[in-house]
Amino acid sequence: MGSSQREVQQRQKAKASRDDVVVVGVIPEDARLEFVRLCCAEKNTAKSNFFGKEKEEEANHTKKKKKKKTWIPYGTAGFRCDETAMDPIAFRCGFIAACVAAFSSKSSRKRTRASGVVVTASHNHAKDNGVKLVDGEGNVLGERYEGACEALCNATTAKELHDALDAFEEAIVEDQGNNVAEVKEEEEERTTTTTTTTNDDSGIVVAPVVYFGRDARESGARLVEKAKEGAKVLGNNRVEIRDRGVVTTPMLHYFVYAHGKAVEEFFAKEEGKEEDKCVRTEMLRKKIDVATHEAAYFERAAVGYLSLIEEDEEEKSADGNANTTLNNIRKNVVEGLRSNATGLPPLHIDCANGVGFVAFEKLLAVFDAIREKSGDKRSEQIELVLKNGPKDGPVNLNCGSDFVQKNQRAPDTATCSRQSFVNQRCASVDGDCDRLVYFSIEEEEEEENSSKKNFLLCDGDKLSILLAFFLIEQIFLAGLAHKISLGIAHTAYSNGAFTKFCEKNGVETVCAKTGVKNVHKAAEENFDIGVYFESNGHGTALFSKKTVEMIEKELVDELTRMSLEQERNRRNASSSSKSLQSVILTTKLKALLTLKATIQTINPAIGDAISSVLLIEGILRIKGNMPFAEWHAMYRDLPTKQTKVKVKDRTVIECFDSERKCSKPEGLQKRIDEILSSSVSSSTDSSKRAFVRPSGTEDIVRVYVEASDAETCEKICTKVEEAVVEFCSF
Ligand code: NG1
Ligand code: ZN
Repeated sequence: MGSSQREVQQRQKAKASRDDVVVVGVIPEDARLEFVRLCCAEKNTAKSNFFGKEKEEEANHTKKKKKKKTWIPYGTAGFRCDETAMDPIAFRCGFIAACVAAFSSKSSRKRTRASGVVVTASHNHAKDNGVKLVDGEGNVLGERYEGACEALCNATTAKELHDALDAFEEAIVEDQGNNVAEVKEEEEERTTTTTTTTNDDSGIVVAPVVYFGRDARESGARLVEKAKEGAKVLGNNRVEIRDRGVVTTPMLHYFVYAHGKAVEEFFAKEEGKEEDKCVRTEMLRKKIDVATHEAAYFERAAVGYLSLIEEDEEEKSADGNANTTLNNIRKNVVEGLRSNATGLPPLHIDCANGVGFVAFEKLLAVFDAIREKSGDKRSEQIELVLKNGPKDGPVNLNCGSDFVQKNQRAPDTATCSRQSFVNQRCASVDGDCDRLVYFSIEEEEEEENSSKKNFLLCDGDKLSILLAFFLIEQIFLAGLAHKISLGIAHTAYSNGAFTKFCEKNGVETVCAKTGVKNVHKAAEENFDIGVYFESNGHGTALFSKKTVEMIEKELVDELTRMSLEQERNRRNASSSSKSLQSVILTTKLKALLTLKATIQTINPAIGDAISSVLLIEGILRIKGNMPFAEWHAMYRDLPTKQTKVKVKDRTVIECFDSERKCSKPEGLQKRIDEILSSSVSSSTDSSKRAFVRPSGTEDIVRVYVEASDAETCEKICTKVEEAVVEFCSF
């Protein structure tokens, strides 16, 4: 008997003797053993690289069994570290994703079987890389997997690996809900037939798929190969691999989402139900291919944008017949919402020397194609000047949304100087194109002829405000305000002026822990339409299924009513009361169409800088070409300061109250409170706020301070930094 077989037996015995529910065999034993074998083999070769000298030395010196310095946590958005240490993690994540695709399906067998792996370190340094995992719905992989994933990626022995796999299986079973038996039955069918795919109830073959993608980092290609190797361990008969090459993170999320939608729709509509199962299988395959093609992603967003800025020709011609009262109504209600869509200056987009550049180029090609094919002039109504592509320098170096937002300054790279952004309308995305901020920098001549640069930022908070106010208006005009709840989810990093502004304007807000997965959840749980952006520009608007259905139904009803109304108006064109009714109907219809277009422009899976650009550009145009300064002036941000402090072990800090306070190390919060109320700052300044939290993506502690003036911010920040060093240095 081989040692691994012995291990399995021991493991199963140990499990069987436990009182709790035993989860055995979600992952087929052959794949499990092969996975563990390969992980151990890798440990003995390349692993010196993985755990590094530091860990070996530490292990020699301290025999204590505690987390080693190079333990790589499942951070705010998956794993992230120096790219040279990522190979084993990529391999293991590939296996994890394959198991999620193959086994985590929680409802019927007709459901999607897909998952995703994105190799990216987002806004972080070029020498870093990481893995973000995508679940079957196209969302960030659920929290229930995090502990097991972390243990799996850091396990060093066969036993640790098996234990972590057990925990992982338990998370899968939780996801499967009550369908364990069904999934097991399917697994049996799959392994007893020679087909490479899975049979569902109606005999249609649905292959579980893992989609792979990477940002433009050099190490990405190598790490995707590693992740694919990991997925292949599950076996070609259990999972199919689709490598989408260099894509943005939100694109990869979209592919997984679209895969699921295609499968769902295929069965819901009983497509090709007259055909035999081979033909239907081929039909389903084709449907998935089309839905998950890159072109589908770009076309959806581009067409959404064009519908958003659509001008109503009929409305223009109707104007001539309308009386003064009607004209006033139109002026106040309709024209305020829709205007001639031309007139905004081009938007200069800093693409962080990353994949966003490539993706925006593809989007522009789609607009060009639409224009060429249909002569649709609306596609001229977006003008993007792309800057800082992957060939222009290391990703995120002196550019990108994180640089712009945290340093409050324009990008400055070898190919695009700060000067090239002066007096332009500007935006910046991050290294994997899921964050977006807008900014402007004006050059003012000063008396002595030197130039002073004026930097203005519209960060995630201001994106939230613009989007939320726009949607509130549309819901109101659509007559749905009483049926749909809308609010904003944000994090502790949101500016105090933002929360005040929301409160003043009656917009409900909810604060969540840092990280898109947390804010997303808060938006989803609290509102029918949940707008959320982290201050760094990562976010979107989530429409609940019920809300989307309601909007669609109202639209159909409204169109029916409209055509009946038009018919009546034709019969009696002189009746002013009927014309008034007609205009109100038009307003409602327009609002419903606008909401529908908004839903189409948004990436339904995750916050996406490309769809956010289209949405914001659309809204600014609809708002009569709203100038950047006007948007920026909706409220005035309090001065803030954000810094990073390096400590020995950042995990000694534990937080609560959505990370606005810390409970550990003991005494630190008290010290922060004292600093805030001490003579460092004016005691009458009620806006003072400071908090610290361990970063989930970097080995540092983040310090955040805001106050009514920049000088106070600086002072408080220095004191809080000192406190962090003092309390975390033992
Ligand atoms: P950490 O490193 O945990 O602060 C950062 C961002 C998050 C989120 C993640 C994921 C800040 C202060 N934090 O997390 O908002 O975007 O990265 O990339 O910007
Ligand atoms: Zn990112």
